[in-house]
Amino acid sequence: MSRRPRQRGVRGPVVVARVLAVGIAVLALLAGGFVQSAAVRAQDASPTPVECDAPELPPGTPTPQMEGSPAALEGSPVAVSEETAEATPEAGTPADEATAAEITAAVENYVACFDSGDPAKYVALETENYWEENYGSGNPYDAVASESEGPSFTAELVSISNPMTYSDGRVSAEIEVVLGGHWYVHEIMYFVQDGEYWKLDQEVELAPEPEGDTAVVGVQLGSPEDEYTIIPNATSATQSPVLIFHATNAGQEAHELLVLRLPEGADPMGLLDGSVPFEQVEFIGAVFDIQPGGSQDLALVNLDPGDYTLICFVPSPDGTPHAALGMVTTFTVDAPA
Ligand SMILES: [Cu+2]
Repeated sequence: MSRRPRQRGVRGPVVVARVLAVGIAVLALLAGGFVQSAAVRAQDASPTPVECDAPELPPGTPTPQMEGSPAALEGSPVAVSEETAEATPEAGTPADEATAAEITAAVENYVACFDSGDPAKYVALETENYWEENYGSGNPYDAVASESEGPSFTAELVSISNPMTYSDGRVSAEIEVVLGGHWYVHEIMYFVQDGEYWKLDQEVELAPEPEGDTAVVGVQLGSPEDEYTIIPNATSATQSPVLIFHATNAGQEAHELLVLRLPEGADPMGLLDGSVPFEQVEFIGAVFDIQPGGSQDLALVNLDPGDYTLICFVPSPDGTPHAALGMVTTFTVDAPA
């Protein structure tokens, strides 16, 4: 659930996400009626809070070149195999009742550890395969360092369903979770048993489909005429429980769509020159690494009325962030009339 751009050899978003993340305040949990009713609806969600139970990480330190020093950020090679773990998992078998209960407990425990805000806890519940896929390093302390620099999200489980088992010993469940009160994520979590713990081995994102009145806004990233544009098909929407940005890449380079809440009246370009301090920026949600011709939905729930910044920080071939070349715009959520 690390919410980092996958490091498919594209270092820019990682670097900028790190830079962006520095100092972003812990997000307030804004569990509105929707999340609460959704939580009640969840069939398998535990009625009582689960306490995080994680093993200790073995002693260690981050890999020096990964530590986020300017030199490291600028270009030391990261050992990332380009297409490592995106292989399609095999079809599974529905879990029996006892196994389903174990899988549910594994999900709830991971989320409880994620929610503890201590990366050492949830990183200890991830496999080396997961670290490599998400952080480009098999060293857990690189994962801890990366997570420590990122925005700290609350995680609110909405549902756990479809527990499955696989011939290689892995298990999975489909989950819906709200991060930071707004970012609605739907994915399959795969776990591997390691001693007494089930560890997160892989995540596969699914299309988010939150329940509730939904506004859908198409967002075109790039165009044949101008690679560095973000063009929503509406500049505002009336507040509704669910807002989906359907992002489509019509350009030639990979793009991303980050949704941020800036202080009232702040110029988004201030994100690039430092005049808008990051601790005043709320990270709402994002979809990363959308390839040319591809599209992805970003589902946001319970947004307050106000202005939101849509922005892409992917670096162009010369290293300039797309935002500086024009990939930034404002979207307004209007209060209902
Ligand atoms: Cu871009």
